[in-house]
Amino acid sequence: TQGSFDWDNYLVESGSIAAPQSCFKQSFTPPLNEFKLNMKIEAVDPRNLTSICVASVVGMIGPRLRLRLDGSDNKNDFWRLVDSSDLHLIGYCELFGGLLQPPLGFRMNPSSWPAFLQKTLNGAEVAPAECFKKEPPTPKCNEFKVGMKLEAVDRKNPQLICPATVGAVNGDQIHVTFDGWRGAFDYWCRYDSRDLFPCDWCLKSGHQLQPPGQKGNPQLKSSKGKEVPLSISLPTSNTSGNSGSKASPSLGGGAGKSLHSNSTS
Ligand code: MLY
Repeated sequence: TQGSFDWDNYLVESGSIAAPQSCFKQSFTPPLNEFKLNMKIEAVDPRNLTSICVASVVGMIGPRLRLRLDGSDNKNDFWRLVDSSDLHLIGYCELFGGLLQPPLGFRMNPSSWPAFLQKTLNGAEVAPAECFKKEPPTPKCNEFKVGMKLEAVDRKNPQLICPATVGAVNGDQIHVTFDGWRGAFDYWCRYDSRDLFPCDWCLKSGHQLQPPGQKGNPQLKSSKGKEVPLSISLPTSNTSGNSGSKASPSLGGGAGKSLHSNSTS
């Protein structure tokens, strides 16, 4: 499921190093996913971090779960690792004296919440305790250095994990830049974010890894910070035969036929 992307070659070709395992809040061996589709759990509402809600597993890729809060719409799905501390057994909230909350954006009248909650849990398949894996420890400090390579969740397309480079470091924060893509997908996050993985995490976990984009490697940016056009788009018709434009030996996998028509969709 890794596709043809090979970190070993890529690191050599780009003259870069992989961020070491010790940088990451990820277990050395990716956790086993024992959840099944439609199982119910309790989860921290990503839009309202003080409330815990009922969630259903609506998808999975490797050790990652696609979750939907019951009573919410299908536009606010989110992804969590099976060893995320945001996930709990059904009954967890009650055990600790809390109350399960309607999700932010509960579709129905708030007064219908107690009845909705009862109905949604009635006869539901509840994820058993074995499914929930222990959260890995947090590295003591930010060990990332500018230029280190990693795999990172594309937060605008959070089902995707992509080759990335540390673009900057500032205290506990790192700037994640996506190889072969312009800045639109970049983000700052804490060094211990669960959206960051060591190189080959996808390979080890059975998750797909996206190939780098085709916008040229960040290292080929000119000193003024402008990207150097790496290749001229090839004509879409082949009447002119080989246009003679050379696809440069690509760091970004980029002997691309043309520039992507849309880098932000
Ligand atoms: N809708 C976009 C997806 C871009 C994904 C970019 N990530 C991988 C950094 C497209 O199809 O171009």
